[in-house]
Amino acid sequence: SIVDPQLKTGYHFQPIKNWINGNANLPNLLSALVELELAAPLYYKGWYHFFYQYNPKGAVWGNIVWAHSVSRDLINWHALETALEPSIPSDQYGCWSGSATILPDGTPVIMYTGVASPNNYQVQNIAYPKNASDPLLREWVKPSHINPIIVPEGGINATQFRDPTTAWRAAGDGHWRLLIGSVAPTGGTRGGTRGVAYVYRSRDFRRWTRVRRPLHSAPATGMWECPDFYPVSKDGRRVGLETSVMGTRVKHVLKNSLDLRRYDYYTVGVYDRRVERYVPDDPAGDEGESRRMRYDYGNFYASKTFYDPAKRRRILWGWANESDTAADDVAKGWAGIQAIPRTVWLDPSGKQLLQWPIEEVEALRRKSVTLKDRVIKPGQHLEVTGIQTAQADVEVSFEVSSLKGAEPLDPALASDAERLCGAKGADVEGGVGPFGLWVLASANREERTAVFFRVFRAAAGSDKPLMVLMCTDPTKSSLNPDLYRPTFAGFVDTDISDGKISLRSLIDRSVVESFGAGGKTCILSRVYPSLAIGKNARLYVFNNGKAEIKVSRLTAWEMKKPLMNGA
Ligand code: DQQ
Repeated sequence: SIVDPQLKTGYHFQPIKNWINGNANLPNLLSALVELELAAPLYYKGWYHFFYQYNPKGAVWGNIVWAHSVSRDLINWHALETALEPSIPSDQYGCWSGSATILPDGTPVIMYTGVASPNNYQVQNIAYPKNASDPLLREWVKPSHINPIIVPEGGINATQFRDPTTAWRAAGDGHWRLLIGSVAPTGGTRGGTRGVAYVYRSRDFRRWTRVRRPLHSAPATGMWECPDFYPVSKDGRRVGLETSVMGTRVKHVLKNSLDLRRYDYYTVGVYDRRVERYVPDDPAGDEGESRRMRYDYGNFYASKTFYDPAKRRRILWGWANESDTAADDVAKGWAGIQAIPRTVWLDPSGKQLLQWPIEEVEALRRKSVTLKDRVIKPGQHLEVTGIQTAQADVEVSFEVSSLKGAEPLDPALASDAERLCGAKGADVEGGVGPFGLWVLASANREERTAVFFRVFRAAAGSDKPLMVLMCTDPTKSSLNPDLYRPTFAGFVDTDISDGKISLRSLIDRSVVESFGAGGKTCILSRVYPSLAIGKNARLYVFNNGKAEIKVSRLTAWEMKKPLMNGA
């Protein structure tokens, strides 16, 4: 297939590709990089630091080091030298994920997983800044007399033991705690499937002891990669909390990345530091696939949060890999981007999180168009013209004229948003909806990615009379046949009885990142149009339902490209 350079994202974080200096004849592209995924974000002396898992030798996973970029605003990025690469016996086969913690004296430390043997023996190592007065934290040291800091002992599965979290400290006893993701050992050859997060405690950040019982575990979830554990304020305000805050005014969030399913799921619950246990408020949230809440119902994995003291917020940052072929990745010379950083806080209901793109992204907004009070009749669509929309930010408020025609929800599909949306895609006429946006659409719309809502009447006896489904349907996103194009979907826990619902989509050439109902449900999708590229990409509002829809307001902005690691 033809890989068009205009599919490279403009304002989503991405490293610059490598290229060979001084010899223009060499095939640069093949020397370029990147399996990208989050290792650790951090704020220090006025700079945001982003460390990420990176392959300096190619656009596939392997040779993993910690690359390092810094920013003043989480939008414009400068690439620095590699922060960590294999150099000691306990990381000679890879410097895998980890986290940074700011110690009470203000110094950051990194705890990361080192792969210490060719058969994947995993340990945790520590690294310190060589010069803590350097706000850019360019150089890191790994004292060999203290590393590894934590080794798998006591029957832990040594090949599934990784990704230490940011540590927190309880005021009462002064002990540090952190989590390490794993899977419960079963003794069998097939390995366990109960995902676990072990707690380790330390007084001095050097000697760590495991608490016998894990903080939490859940059946049939497999290895818990990149666990994350943090407090959120119960009062429903957007303000974030430093990782060590606890007490009656907070809830805790536990997030795990499921290697088996490749999504990030979380529960909201209560942390009891005396027994080092976490109990989710809704135990069902750990159970079946369909009961698990996800940060994002699309392509979003290995995310981490960090507390940003500059703006008193908690920021969630996730990784989105490619959904083209590995051969295309090699030809493009890059693979993997980061989602837009999101502010994350607890919904006033206390049941779920809300997410919204950090406000800094709005500084990239340029030329805009606004539509007001435009009615879209059943089966109709409306083009949004006057700006380029390959790289855009769109906010829209919809109003449904009547909810009476909402179709009944098939009970067999009621618990499976993804299958429901697969069966009732963007072109399947419904009662109320599907209505939403066609983004990255070609002139005659033979290519288009649909982001939409559909309203269902719930079965008698359910707690809510209406159910709202949000989907991203990429099945028509490209004429290129060699693409993975799953339909993504999640229910939106919103009260639509007044007919109102909002949608925001961040469109960026080969990514569509959408936020339903003010950030209740989020879906990131990677698409690779063959026609709807650059100036040829169009934007529409569509309504394939029987009920009339009003666009109360729609604003679309062209987005400027920020500084992106020198690209
Ligand atoms: N990838 C890292 C691991 C982590 C996984 C290695 C997440 O540390 O568990 O590159 O995708």
